[in-house]
Amino acid sequence: MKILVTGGAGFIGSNFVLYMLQEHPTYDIINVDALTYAGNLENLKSIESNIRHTFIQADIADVQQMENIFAQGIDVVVNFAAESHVDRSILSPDVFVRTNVMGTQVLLDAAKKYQITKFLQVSTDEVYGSLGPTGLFTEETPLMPNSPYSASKAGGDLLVRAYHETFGLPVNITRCSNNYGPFQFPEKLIPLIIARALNNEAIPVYGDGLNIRDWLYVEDHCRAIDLVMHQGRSGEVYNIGGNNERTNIHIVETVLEQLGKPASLIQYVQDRLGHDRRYGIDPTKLQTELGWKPVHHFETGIKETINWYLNHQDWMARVQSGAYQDDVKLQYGKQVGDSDV
Ligand code: NAD
Ligand code: TDX
Repeated sequence: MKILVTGGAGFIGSNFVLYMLQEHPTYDIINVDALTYAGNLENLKSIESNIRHTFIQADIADVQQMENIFAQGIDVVVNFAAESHVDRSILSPDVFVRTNVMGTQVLLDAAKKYQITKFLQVSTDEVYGSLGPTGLFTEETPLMPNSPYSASKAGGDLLVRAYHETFGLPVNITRCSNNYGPFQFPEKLIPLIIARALNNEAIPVYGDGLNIRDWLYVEDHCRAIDLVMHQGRSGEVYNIGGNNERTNIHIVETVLEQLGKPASLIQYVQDRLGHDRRYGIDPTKLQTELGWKPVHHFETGIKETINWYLNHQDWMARVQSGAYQDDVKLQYGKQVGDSDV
């Protein structure tokens, strides 16, 4: 089986590539990533010489590049490639539409032309919008995205659905809650807290800090995608989440406490525009149909994650200094604009 993983140098994509190579000793992975500021080849160092993994720097919105890759023969596509940070989408929505909507459409066209056996779209619970104090997102919850990021993800999802309905393309869409774990870019809440706290810098908490996110360890997300890829019923959406809702302030206090840093580092700042109040996933369909359940509990998962960052301060330092992109310049001669970082 030859799997095309897009966005496999990012946070979840790189964890997925490592997971799949270990879990499926006969599979080959073609890993396609544009290496934006969020793509980091250092996440893939441990598989540098693994002949079952091929890395190609390419843009999913580039028709010719995708054509060349699909022509090599691909069985399954798992599309992680995306602009993924809500705050950036508020500043520059255009690149989100280009990658998350147009890039998805380019992949779908190639998948249709080359008759792949499954197209799995990695989406997010944010497409459902914001929850009130009660209730959970099910697969039937109407899409009501509130940020340019979530709107662009919803646009991609709708195209995936349409290619299934119109052309019979075998697809699945997964919608997962917030992930945490190794290799997450430190613009996202948990690695941001760790990075700033280690430097004794203030931790910005948006608004009143009482917004709620439903946290899942990244490996549990990867295991769910593996299951859906193999056993998901074509055309179906599967929500992924571990029933682990926490307020942001709880997350900040937990991480600071475990790092032995004072709560005085917490600094309440202006709220994010359009800030969704609460996300909560109902994972019943995935559990009952495919037998998935999370292995990692938050209490241990967050400790392991903090330890990972403490043990990989070189990784963090190279991300923060921008040095992680030097590999790209060396290997691909591509100019990665400093303004991207
Ligand atoms: P990330 O930003 O860490 O990684 C995204 C990767 O996509 C990067 O390596 C980047 O270089 C690549 N990329 C961006 N534009 C590209 C393009 N045009 N062509 C090819 N590659 C491109 O994101 P992540 O957190 O790993 O998220 C991966 C996917 O999972 C996204 O689709 C995101 O919407 C979804 N998701 C993320 C979370 C989360 O908590 N992080 C939760 C649910 C769903
Ligand atoms: O400095 C911060 N202070 C703060 O209070 C940052 C970066 C975030 N926050 C808040 C905003 C959110 O309520 O913390 C919460 C989590 O923020 P992010 O890490 O930016 O994640 P979120 O906006 O919830 O989106 C994430 O989960 C769903 C991913 O970035 C998305 O790609 C995914 O789809």
